[in-house]
Amino acid sequence: MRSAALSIAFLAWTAAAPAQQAPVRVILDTDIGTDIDDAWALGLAMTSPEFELLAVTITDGDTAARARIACKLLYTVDRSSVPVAVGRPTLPPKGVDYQLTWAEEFTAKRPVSLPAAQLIVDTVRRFPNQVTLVAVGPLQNVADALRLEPRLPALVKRVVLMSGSIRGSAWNPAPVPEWNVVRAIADAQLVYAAGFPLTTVPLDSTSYVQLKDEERERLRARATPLTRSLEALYRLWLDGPSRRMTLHDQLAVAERPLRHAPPASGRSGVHAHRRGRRPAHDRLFRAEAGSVHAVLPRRTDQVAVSCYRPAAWQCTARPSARSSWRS
Ligand SMILES: [Ca+2]
Repeated sequence: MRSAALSIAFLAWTAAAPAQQAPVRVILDTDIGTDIDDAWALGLAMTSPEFELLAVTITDGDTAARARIACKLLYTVDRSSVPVAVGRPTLPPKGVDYQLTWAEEFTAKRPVSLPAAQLIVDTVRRFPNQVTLVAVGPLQNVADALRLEPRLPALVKRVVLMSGSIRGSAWNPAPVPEWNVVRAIADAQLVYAAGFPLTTVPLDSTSYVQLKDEERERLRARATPLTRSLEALYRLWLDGPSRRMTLHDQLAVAERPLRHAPPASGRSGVHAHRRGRRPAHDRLFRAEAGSVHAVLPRRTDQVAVSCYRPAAWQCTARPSARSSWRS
């Protein structure tokens, strides 16, 4: 799966041919600056002809410092017109985010004065039922946008999250507390319960997608301003020679709307089917449960997928303040 999924991300990124369909209008909500995949996900969102990137909103931790990375990346690819908005700051995660140093003195493009949640609401109101909100960090901004505009679920086209751990992953046969949920449990609960047309791309899928050395080298060898920037950020993120990027957030960005209706089969109102003809889609199932969808690996069989029912989707906080998804 890893190579195929990488193919979709990078082929979309580097595609010479124009997109055959109208670009998808996207807001990217990101905690860029901690893990490395956010920067690469932004690279995909801002350069692929399949997307019209309307705004970038910054969530979690030192949001102002994170925003400078997004501003600098957009500036690097001559996309300074895309607004970047800062979300409310929260206690930064433990550890040093060395990527922040890459942009700490950058001032050529600055965030807008609007808070992130307000920019999300304003943008969705400007393009009702046209905006796909892709959130690849903890969900403070999406939750705050909901608090500002409770009708948001009816105004967005869809919401795509990198979020959760449902049945297990490449690293663990059981669900584990997932970072984007753990960091903002109450906000995640609010978002999942809001009734968004929502797709989540959980650890179940993303953990299988890791960057191979030859793939990193292929991108680095392009030596464009963007690939040079991503390589610089990658080196700041690396803490050992054996570390490899897992493409969690890129997979959420590369997730796309269904281009045909799901089949009327399935059990207990839940449908699972393979998507499209693209290599990555051939390896993914989509499960549907009420308004919540999950992109799961192919190895998850239909019986397993059909276990999910709307009432079974819940975000639970454990006494240890850790959380997990349970079915
Ligand atoms: Ca992220």
